[in-house]
Amino acid sequence: MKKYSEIEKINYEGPKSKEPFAFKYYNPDEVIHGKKMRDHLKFALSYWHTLGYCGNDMFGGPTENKDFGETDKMAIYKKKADVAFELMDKLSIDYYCFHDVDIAPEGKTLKETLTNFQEMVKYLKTLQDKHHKKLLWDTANNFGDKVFMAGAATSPSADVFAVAAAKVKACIDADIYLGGTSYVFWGGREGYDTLLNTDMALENDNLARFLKMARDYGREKGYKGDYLIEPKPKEPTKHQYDFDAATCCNFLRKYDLIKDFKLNIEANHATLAMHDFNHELRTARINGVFGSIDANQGDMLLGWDTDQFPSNVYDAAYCMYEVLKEGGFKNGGLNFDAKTRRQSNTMEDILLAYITGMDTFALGLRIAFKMIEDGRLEKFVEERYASYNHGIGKKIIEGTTNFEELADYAENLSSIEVASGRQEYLEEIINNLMFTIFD
Ligand code: XLS
Ligand code: NI
Ligand code: NI
Repeated sequence: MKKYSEIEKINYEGPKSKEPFAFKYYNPDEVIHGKKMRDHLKFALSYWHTLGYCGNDMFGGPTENKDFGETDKMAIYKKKADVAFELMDKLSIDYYCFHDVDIAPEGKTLKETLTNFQEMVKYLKTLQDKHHKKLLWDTANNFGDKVFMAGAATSPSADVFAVAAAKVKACIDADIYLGGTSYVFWGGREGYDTLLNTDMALENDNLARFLKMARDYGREKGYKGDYLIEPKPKEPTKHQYDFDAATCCNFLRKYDLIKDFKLNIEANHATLAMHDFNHELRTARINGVFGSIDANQGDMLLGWDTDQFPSNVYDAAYCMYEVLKEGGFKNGGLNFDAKTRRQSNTMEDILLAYITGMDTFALGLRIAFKMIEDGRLEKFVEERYASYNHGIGKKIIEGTTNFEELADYAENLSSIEVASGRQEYLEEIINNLMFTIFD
């Protein structure tokens, strides 16, 4: 196998290629339905997993080093940035995402930390311009430092609330400066471990207060992108307030924020909440809050956020079906919130992991178009609900009936038929579409 340094660019070689460092299904500039694959998929590199994570787990330290030969703190972070853009070039990835702490070293004080951050933001801007890359979103890491042990916006300490605000403010400034199109709020430690010490009502109210101030600050400064909440049911806290898409919608409606916030749906968070990935995407869509996607995959036998690179083509196809039905990404994209396994500890593995994830979603895109073009699935669903197109069903939809009329109607029915749901037949259609796509 080639070494990382010997690999200039990952090229598309097609499904028959045996070259490990080539795309089999992702052909970035191929036009499908009037749009290049790269614009349909809007892949983003996640800075934290790719340039930060070194293989640590609960039982062991790093299995790789990402200082890239540097020793000075600032030099390490500049080198990380160089490598990030080099990777994006090699992989034809157009976007990236980061937390504040991913891109710059933390100082001894908040002020020093923010100064380092701002210096690195400027450095990223020069790299963006040089490499023609864009920021998809950034976010504040308001969960790692010990001051956030009881949450950030939901901390019992008002001082911590203020620290969290300072960090989000700096990240919104950076987002504007770098031309990002989304800003993400993942709850971090916004949740609780026991109600014995928790004022849940106050914590929820404070979270809403925090989001409102963030929204107002960004809009005043001219930020035009989306604000996104990323649902997750648990981890690090036992119960995260942004449990799932439906819980987030309830929160946003309660606090009158539904017009200002959308959702960033992560595959592994969906399954932690005992939902399918596409259930979460559909829930976001039908509530008008679909924003962006954290593309990864969990291990169904493990109960935590394993953040694996996606390789499940069914899930990717169902995901891209939702994206296409939504009319494609607008300010969002597909961020690989995914890391290589602890034993996959080389730079070559990073390339191979992204290739797998990108090819998986390229297949997903191609299959999703097939699902729509083929039309059998949509026709089936349409016909399944045909009773609402006429007669009493039409009246229900139009709101021109009531319980008296419905009761009268029901009592006079001579027979009631509910047609078969035909799940197995529909699953066979998916297999049929998937395994003949290159004929
Ligand atoms: C953690 C989250 C996190 C967010 C960004 O589980 O997925 O990585 O995407 O803070
Ligand atoms: Ni995520
Ligand atoms: Ni996650």
